[in-house]
Amino acid sequence: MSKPLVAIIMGSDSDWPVMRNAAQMLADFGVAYEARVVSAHRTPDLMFQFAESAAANGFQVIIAGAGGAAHLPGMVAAKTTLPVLGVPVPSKHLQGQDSLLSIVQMPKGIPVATFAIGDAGAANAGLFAVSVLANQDAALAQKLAEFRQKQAEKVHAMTLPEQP
Ligand code: RP5
Repeated sequence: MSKPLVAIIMGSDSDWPVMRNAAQMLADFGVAYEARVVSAHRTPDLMFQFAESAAANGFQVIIAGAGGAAHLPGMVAAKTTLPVLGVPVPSKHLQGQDSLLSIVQMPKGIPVATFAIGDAGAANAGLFAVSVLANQDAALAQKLAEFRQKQAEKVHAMTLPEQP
């Protein structure tokens, strides 16, 4: 596999069942990624080191998932100008609403592109990363168009059971 263009980071290995949806999407499109655990509050030095070196390490997009007081995406975005896609991971007590608000409510100046809570958000973050990379990669853009086409065909083929 070629050098990873997308980094997928998450605050804990417990986030992986959600974040693997982003990884799966990238794998489906043949986009090389690297996934790892980086915690904002438990390994702050590692987080800074990762974010500061991400561009030099060849990453073009960072997908960051976290749950609860989910400061990982925002703090990483503060230390890199690479696009950061934030995925709110469902939390134990507030079902990810805390994660969502922590990620989406970035003050003006440091953006984090925020996705839906959970699996769909992670998958869409993967798709969004593909869109970003497809701007400079015609073959990838073609794959993305085909993906959309197949998705549309599935909907066209949908029928409803007998209606009253
Ligand atoms: C956050 O705390 C992680 O992103 C995770 O969603 C949450 C719980 O972490 P663990 O207690 O499962 O390690 O930092």
